[in-house]
Amino acid sequence: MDSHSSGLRLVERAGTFHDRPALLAPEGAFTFDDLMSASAAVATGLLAGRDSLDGERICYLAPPGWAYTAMQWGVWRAGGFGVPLATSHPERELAWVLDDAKPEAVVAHPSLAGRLQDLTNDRKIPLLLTPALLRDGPRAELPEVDESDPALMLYTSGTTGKPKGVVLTHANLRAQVEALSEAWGWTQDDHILLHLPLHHVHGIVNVLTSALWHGATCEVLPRFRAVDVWERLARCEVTLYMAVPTVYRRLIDAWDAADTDTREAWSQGARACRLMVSGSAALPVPTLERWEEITGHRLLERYGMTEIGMGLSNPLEGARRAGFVGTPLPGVEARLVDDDDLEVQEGTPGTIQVRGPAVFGEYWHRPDETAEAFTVGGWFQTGDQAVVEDGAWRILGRNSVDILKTGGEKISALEIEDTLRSHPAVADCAVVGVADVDWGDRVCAAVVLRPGEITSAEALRSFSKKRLAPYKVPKDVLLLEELPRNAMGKVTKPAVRDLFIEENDE
Ligand code: MLC
Ligand code: AMP
Repeated sequence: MDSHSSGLRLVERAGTFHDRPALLAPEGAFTFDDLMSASAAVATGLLAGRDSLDGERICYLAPPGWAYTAMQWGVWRAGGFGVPLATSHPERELAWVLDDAKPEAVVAHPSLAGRLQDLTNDRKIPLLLTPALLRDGPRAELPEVDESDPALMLYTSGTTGKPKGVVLTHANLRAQVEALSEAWGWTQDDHILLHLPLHHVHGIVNVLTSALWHGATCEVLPRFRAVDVWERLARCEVTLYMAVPTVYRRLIDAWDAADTDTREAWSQGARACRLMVSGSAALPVPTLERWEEITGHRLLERYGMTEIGMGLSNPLEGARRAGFVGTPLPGVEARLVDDDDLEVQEGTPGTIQVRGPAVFGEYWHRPDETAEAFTVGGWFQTGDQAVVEDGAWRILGRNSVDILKTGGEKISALEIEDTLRSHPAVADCAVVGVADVDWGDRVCAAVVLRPGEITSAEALRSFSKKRLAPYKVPKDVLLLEELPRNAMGKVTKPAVRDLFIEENDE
């Protein structure tokens, strides 16, 4: 029998859910007892005779599902600090995380281990495989874990080129889950569908961890395919669904393309849900309206960020205003300030600042950036602008033109520019986000070649693809003689954006 006393409420709670279904995963169906037992095996393997991992980082790479979850819990139960790696990332992005997080070990699912072999060899980091760690055997005594210990490092893009690690403690995760528990009325009887990537707060906290915290069931799809989601919904078992606006757009397109009987079955399945949530990027009002026509569900839009978890949410009961993200969640303090850091009145736009137990404490090994991110009184400066109108918050956009959101993925234009500039034929470039119905921001690059050099837009895209996560690769590349600049010689990004709009209008 495993000891359930771990200091972590999540684990203690799981110990009371026994044979309730926890995960319906591509690998099979698993109960909470299975999860307790498998994560104890993983923790035992990682400890290798020690009392605790004492906050050592463990990176893990697994497809969404059972092995991933057992790994995450095993790291936590061994006193480790989990660093999920992204299944979509090419070697260079994985290398960046390994070099920044400096894990004591990397754990990989056999199907993905090949990607890490050279990287871990070169860095002399042990590479462990999930089947070996999950194997049953004698269990070690597991450590008491303090809630103030780091639990999860999630990499996020900022205004400075490369992604940085957001350190979330167990207490942060608990506060994030408890806020959603109260606001969205989670119960043991919930059944949620998961196809979001598991290196972000949306998939990890709002969906997977929230479900397991409540003793609810999380049904994991190996990847997002609109038809698969509709078919699962049509079984009328799913009670909760959460996704990004791009996904709702895709689901609408698939519904539009289906025949009448299929549409009816799909819509009926969706109506069986008790709540459908959208977030991670602005939900276009036409998407909200069309979804309501198709399913009868008025999507609950909420606003969040890797550094804070969820901050603002429309209500579970009561009116959900189109184009608004509601009000601060329980436990979240939020305010709007002007450029002098002074709070603005309702009706006046300002920058969102957030404070509370869910907010992260630091960027990993970046004291300067951490200090810059917070202002007097411990407020975290999100960099997003909003306005409060009739008591509800409306997001207006970001302070920086260099932070883009594409399909719910946050990316830095500067990181993409740095990559393009490393191509020998590229003299200069400017990356912008162009408004797009499917992606939110469509990543577009204007490129000036060195004199006498020849290359194509497609060649530059494949160059980027080898080096960057697929969602960072510019969708459109325009080769120019020169970049638009202002009188000071600075590239004017709005003018660059206009070039792509003209291009699309032609
Ligand atoms: C994939 N592609 C993307 C992309 N995802 N391009 C831009 N933006 C994206 N987000 C690329 C693919 O690599 C491919 O490139 C081409 O686009 C078409 O791929 P696809 O097969 O159609 O894409 P798909 O794999 O279906 O992915 C689309 C998606 C996915 C929307 C399902 O991006 C997704 O799950 N997004 C959610 C991200 C998320 O969870 N964000 C939360 C962050 S946390 P090519 O060149 O091969 O054609 C956060 C806090 C909060 O924001 O508030 O929640
Ligand atoms: P990430 O860093 O990936 O956590 O992305 C967080 C960012 O996504 C926020 O700073 C916002 O810019 C954006 N975002 C999240 N939810 C919403 C929303 N509902 N509307 C508009 N933007 C959002």
